[in-house]
Amino acid sequence: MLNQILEQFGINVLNYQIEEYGSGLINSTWKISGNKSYILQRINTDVFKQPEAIAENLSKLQSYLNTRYPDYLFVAPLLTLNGLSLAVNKDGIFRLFPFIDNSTSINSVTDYKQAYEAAKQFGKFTFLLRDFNASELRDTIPSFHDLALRYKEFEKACLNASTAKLDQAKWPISEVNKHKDILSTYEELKYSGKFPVRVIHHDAKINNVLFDSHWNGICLIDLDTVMPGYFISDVGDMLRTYLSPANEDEIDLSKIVVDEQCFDAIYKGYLSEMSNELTSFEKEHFIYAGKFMIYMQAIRFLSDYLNGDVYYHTTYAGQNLNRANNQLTLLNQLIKIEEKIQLTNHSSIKE
Ligand code: ADP
Ligand code: GN1
Ligand code: MG
Repeated sequence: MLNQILEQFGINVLNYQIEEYGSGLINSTWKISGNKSYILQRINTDVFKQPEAIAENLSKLQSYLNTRYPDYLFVAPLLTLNGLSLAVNKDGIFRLFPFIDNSTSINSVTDYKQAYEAAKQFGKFTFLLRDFNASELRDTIPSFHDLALRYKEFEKACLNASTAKLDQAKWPISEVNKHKDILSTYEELKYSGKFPVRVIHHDAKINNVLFDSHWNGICLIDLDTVMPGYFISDVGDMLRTYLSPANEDEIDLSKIVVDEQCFDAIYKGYLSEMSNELTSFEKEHFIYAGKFMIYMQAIRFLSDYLNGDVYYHTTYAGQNLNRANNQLTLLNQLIKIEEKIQLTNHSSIKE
């Protein structure tokens, strides 16, 4: 199935080894190893309904960054022999990236340097694009991080779910209701217009950064969701996926703990690039960003469980429910030490 696609890029599969790769929940990824190595991806078109919007965004960003910052490593898709960045056949829509040699990615943080460096990479990306007109980018997934919409979808999922599922999900549903203040704050923020619209990655998970062998950040990957947005999306996803040594798939909830020193590393890493660019209002919402993204991710996993696992890739029944429980535990842990973080570390942060 992949032969035909690789041929479009002038690659003869006989000279390469192909293996499934990565741990993403949406697209399918393969590593193509040979003289040169590549990453091949099939775009999940149920999620990205207009793949050409991704291609268009990446091409605009590539030409902007290559002109202004030629040393910046922007991992853009390679072109087919016909000069296209998307290769299509009956099996789907694919694109190919150069494999960044001597790079590694991780699924959870084991060293504060990883958190600092990853946060720096995301900060640098938004910083370098500060003068790029974000409205030139298309929304590759409309209303992607609109918490109000996600909450409505969750309410709908509750209405349509079986009694058995609602019963299994009693605790997470009550937790989502308990933390509705996070939604009200979001609605106020959205209508206040106080957050500048920036170029935001929108999937700042730890495994979307490539590192070298000394845990220096090399570059960002997984750029499908780069679109206009608020800084809380990226900072929030960093807090969500770096703060706890246990990741979103951990089922032993006692392992979910929030590490304050890790918070410090994320804050310093992001601000090492964005300090002069973020407004003081944004800085004041640094911890809120974490609550916002963890809450939204819990709602998204829980809705998917109630809807019958139609969105996220799962490997066992009930995984999305476990992920929702995990995220709500993380949220409670963050809230528990929120005040302490504000007092001891970062006087500019308040809520
Ligand atoms: P997904 O949408 O499935 O998360 P990613 O683009 O994040 O897909 O790729 C999945 C994994 O493949 C990454 O976590 C990383 O380990 C690896 N990867 C992706 N792109 C590259 C690249 N250009 N060079 C090296 N490794 C890569
Ligand atoms: C998905 O594709 P992947 O695995 O990097 C999802 C993110 C979620 C994440 C949770 C397009 O990211 O929004 O935060 O799973 N991407 C999309 O792990 O929905
Ligand atoms: Mg990824």
